[in-house]
Amino acid sequence: MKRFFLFLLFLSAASSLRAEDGHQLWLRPQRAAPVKVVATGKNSLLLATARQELQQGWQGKPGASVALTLTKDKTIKYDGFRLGPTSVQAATEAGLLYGVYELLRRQQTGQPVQNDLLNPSYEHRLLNHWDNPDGSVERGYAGQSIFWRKDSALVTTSQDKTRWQEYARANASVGINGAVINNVNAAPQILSAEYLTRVKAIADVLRPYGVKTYLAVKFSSPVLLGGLKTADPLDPAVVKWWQGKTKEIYRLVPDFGGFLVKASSEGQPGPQDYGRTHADGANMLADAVRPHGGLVMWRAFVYSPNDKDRAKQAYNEFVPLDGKFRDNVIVQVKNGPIDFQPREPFSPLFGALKKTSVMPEFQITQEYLGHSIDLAFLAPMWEECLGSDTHQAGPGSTVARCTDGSVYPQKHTAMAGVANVGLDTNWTGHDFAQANWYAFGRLAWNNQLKSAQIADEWLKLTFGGPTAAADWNTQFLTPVKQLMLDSREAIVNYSMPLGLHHIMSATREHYGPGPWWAPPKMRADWTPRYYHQADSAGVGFNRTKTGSDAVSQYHEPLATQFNDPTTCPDEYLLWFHHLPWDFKMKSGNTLWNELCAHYDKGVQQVRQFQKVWDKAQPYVDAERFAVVQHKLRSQSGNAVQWKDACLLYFQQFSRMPIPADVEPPMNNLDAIIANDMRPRR
Ligand code: BDP
Repeated sequence: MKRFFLFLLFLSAASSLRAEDGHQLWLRPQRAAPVKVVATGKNSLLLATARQELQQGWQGKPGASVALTLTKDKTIKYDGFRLGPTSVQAATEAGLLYGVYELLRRQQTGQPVQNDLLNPSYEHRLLNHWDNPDGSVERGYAGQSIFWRKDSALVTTSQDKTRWQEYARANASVGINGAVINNVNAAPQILSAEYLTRVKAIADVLRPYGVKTYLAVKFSSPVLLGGLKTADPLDPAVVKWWQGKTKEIYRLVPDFGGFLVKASSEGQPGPQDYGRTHADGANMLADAVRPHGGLVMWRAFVYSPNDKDRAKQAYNEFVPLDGKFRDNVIVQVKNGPIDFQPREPFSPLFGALKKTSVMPEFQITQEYLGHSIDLAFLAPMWEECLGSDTHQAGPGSTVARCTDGSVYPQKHTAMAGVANVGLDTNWTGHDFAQANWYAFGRLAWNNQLKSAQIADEWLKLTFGGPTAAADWNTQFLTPVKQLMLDSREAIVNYSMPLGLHHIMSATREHYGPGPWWAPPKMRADWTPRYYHQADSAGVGFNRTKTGSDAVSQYHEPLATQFNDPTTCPDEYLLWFHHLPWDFKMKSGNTLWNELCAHYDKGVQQVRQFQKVWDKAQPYVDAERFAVVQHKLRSQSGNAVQWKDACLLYFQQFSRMPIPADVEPPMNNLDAIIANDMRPRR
């Protein structure tokens, strides 16, 4: 009997770490205490969701009564709320729902609740899904699309609906209130009557969680879908076509959010095809959605093959248009001036447009940061961008404040993240990539949050819980949190340190090194050599006043600081300067030795991550432990590839020895290049 009891005890201890496949994200079910919910107002969809969440997840005093109250309190902004231990007050029902999620999060992570006022930094907090109607996901590393499927677009199954509901819930739990459900490289058929039926089905499932549906549209849709001769935004027939199409959408989805547009960019059609400006194009669409309360998010991601410096173009095209956009247009700007690289300085468009609403776009999917193989916690990268001081209106004009309405009045404020979600059981391919979805939502809600707090919350919710071991905090939380916080810098170190950028492999879909890549007829600005400019004289892109003069797009004192290699921060050195290999760094090292040290450090950091994770084994369920361990092993190999490839490649120009304290290359450059050039499946 005693033995049997011990056996039961053993079983229950083991089950506290039962295998988890990651599908529950940070919303793992908790045993809830009974709770009474008293809500004002009618029992709307959102309130029903809020009530259900409380009843499923209440960790407070058993039998407590929680009051959800709508109020006209003027200190509450957008969907913000005031939180007490057993009360949520908000101006909107969505605000009540967000308050409920915050209350439950505080309970689970052991954070106190006083009388807190929590207002979102941005009115619109959106995911952009680069999902195609055939079910593929551009730059997706977590399986096929959750929204679209080859051949059966029009059949919505109960399985689809369950997925969408889980997805909407995850979004709402971190404050995300909008989703653009198709690729910015938009297929015109998304606006066909058949596809709009599916859009309506999706919107109906997202609505009870306060998530609005948006569509990315192709600018030439009036021609490709409507059979018109032109898509000229000033042509009356085109204007009429978009108005009709917009009405059709709103009939199906009355709370439709609006359009996202990638135009006159990377081969996509746009107003410039007709001699019109971005403002002409955006305004025509803005007028179409305005009567219905819709928005247009117009992307500033533009560059042409003829420009001498791609980094300058978005600024050059958009600054002259400042003040020319309708007030329901938001210009969507990628965090850096090039393209979601592991590290870029902030885009100079932040702080340059003063009479136009501007929103930051981040990439949650890890296109340039190791796909869903390498572990990269991206909150530090976004925090770095949001905290960058543009100096537009004096010190303290951070990117965060230049986009949330604090520096310039903006009619609308928003933040977008390119989603990393797919049909994989754990949603994001890598268990730790879930943290980036989570972090994006949290930062869009509060652009002052610190990465450490976000990592802390996420780890507690995703791996902790009431059954966690007594020493879980010291043995798991502390070291794994540090691993997360160091992970992005490790990737910068082993791939593109000191301001290097865009030197990844093109044949392997931007995974791994490729500084040599330059096929004969390829446009120069799509090849790494354009960016690193390595030659016997040195390395780096001269963007100083004697070069492309991109530095002058920044306000003082930044322009002067970036222009001088002795004052330019090391992180951006080769972004702004072409410097000799023996250039003396602030550390006293030569540039070459410093470069070697960074690549080596990145490799060592990943090895350290492996050790941290191995030690975490007793504190993680076996399934997630093994998957992450396996991925770290692959990442370790990738880091060595990056280091070996870049050092051996650049050494051809520097002709300097790899310092003795740097791990010598184990790969051969010719072999790496031959392997990289081999066409992939
Ligand atoms: C680039 C991606 C490409 C996207 C583009 C964009 O490689 O797939 O279409 O960004 O943002 O980084 O439009």
